Amino acid sequence: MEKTGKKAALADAVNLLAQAEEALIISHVAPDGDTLGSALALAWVLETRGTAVTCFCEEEAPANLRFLPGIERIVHVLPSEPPRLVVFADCAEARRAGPQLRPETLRQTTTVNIDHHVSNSLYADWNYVDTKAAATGELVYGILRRLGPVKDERVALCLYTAIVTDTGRFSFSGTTARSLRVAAALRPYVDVAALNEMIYERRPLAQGRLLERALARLTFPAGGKIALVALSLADYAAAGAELNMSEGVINYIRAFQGVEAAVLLKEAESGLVRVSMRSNGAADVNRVAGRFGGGGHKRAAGCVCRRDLRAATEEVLKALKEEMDSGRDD
Ligand SMILES: [Mn+2]
Repeated sequence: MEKTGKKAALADAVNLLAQAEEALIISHVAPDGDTLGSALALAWVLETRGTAVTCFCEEEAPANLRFLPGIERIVHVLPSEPPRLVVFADCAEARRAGPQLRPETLRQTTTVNIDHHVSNSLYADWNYVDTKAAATGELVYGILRRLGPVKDERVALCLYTAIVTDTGRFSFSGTTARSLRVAAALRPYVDVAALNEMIYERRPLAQGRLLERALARLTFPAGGKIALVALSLADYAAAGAELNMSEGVINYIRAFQGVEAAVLLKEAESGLVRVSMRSNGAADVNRVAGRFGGGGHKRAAGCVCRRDLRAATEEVLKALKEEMDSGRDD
């Protein structure tokens, strides 16, 4: 089947999902609360309606998200015969599913892309992409709401987590009245204090040791307009930390006075560096990430550099400085 790359409306997404006898729901690599919460919320509701659902995420969930109801059902090996309907949750591109998913795998399937990234390439047959949503979880809520009241505590917990994490606890600029309205509708079914504690207040000690190393490496180039940390494999090993334990570092270092953009470089393996960027305002980090084949949002984006850590740091820093300078000319 040719992929048509159609823009889909909410009604299209609802119809496709409501009619599916079987579905594969895909979360992106380096999974976060939005991709996992959105996928699992969809899974719970579709399954209740009689759809046979498989959830796939190539990588393990971070420890602080393993409380999500249904997390144990996520498989890490792609089924050899994918179901007729394949749903991407929060994936800006199909390759965000990870290397197991090959384009030919999807030839016999109908694909649906539910997402909110500005860098979304409309890669599916049906693309329900709304870049005004602060989280894919908001869009999933809209879909599920059309199928009935959203009152199941498991579903509510998954969607609330998706929105809380992607909005930075309702603080990032993308947080809209809709984000808050969806959260308000879910609120009666969620113990928000318990949820907050599970996501944010049970950090492993190794994460503290990693933070210590991150702060020791923190620099403020571009006259203090950039906050930058590069963590090597040796840093993770010395802290006894996993790669995803540095997630909080970027939001910490962006918050210093005068900092306009923050960069965190993580050496995932020798010669492969994962880069996260945040902008506090004018700089469009989606554009910077795009120069390295990545993407995301204007104020939060990421990419992968196949370089050593030093070269990746220099190149990303240069590109970010250029973006910040060009922004001033506009
Ligand atoms: Mn998201």
